[in-house]
Amino acid sequence: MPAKQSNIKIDAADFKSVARALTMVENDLKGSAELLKNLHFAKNAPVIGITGPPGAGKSTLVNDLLTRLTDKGNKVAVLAIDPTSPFNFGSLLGDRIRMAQHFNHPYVFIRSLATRGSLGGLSAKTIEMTDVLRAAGFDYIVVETVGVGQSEIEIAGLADITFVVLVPEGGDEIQSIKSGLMEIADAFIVNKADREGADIFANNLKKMVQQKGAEIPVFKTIASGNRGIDEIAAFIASAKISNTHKGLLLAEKAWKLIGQRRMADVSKTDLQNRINEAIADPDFNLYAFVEKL
Ligand SMILES: Nc1nc2c(ncn2[C@@H]2O[C@H](COP(=O)(O)OP(=O)(O)O)[C@@H](O)[C@H]2O)c(=O)[nH]1
Ligand SMILES: [Mg+2]
Repeated sequence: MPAKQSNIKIDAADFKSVARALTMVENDLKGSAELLKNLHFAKNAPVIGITGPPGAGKSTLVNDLLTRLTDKGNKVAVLAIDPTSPFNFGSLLGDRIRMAQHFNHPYVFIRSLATRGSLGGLSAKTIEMTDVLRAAGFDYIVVETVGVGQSEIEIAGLADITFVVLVPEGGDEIQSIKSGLMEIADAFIVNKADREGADIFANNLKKMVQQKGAEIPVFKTIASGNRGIDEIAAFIASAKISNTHKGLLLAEKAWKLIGQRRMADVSKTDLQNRINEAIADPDFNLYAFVEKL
């Protein structure tokens, strides 16, 4: 449904309008603040977060999922974020190939970006761009992020449903799963289930989840073979998005956006120039320097 967004039209039925709005927001072009302030969310489209290590099969999974969702007549937007390669378009190209099946699908809008700014983290831009997609009237928004550092924790602040994708690496590796993942995952996906040791890995993961008293399902998939995807689609369809959860997510979003604003006039180049000058003083002290700013 075309929503009235100030005087800028953003409509899932018109991908050009969506692309234009995203570019505006991504680059802080004139009018983007106004655009964001006037976003109107006609429907409450769930944001599905898919996170996990590079090469786990996230893009392949997204491709499979797109088939399931669009088969039911849903319009889906995908935001594929790869902060591991800010200067390398290789992985973005990879996403494109992996999701190629859907590139010309009239119901699928795909945007790849390498986040700038915080290393491995989701930038406030990601939040804003996701909101543009929500306002455009898509039925589902899928956000793929590489799980490095903080980003997999932060995806939970952005997504209504978070999938953590893991690959079998041998039974004992399970212990190395960061405990933080347990808090953010609404479901685990053990992909590459065609690999040896996948069953042991998935069972160990299930045991670990049970020991912590958590109720997080563990799905097994072979994304490259389109296997196990129906269960994921069913989980999405039945997921309940609670309102208390929402408050927490919105607070998390607000915190990021405020952070971005406060930092807006801080330039790293400028900082470096000033520091280059200041360190000529043998008594240079970084803490005193920062305090003076
Ligand atoms: N053996 C196997 N390979 C897979 C599976 N799913 C994805 N792959 C392959 O793993 C590689 C990385 O996949 P990709 O979707 O780009 O991973 P991403 O970095 O997590 O997005 C590709 O070569 C895929 O074809 C799977 O279930 N089994
Ligand atoms: Mg990918």
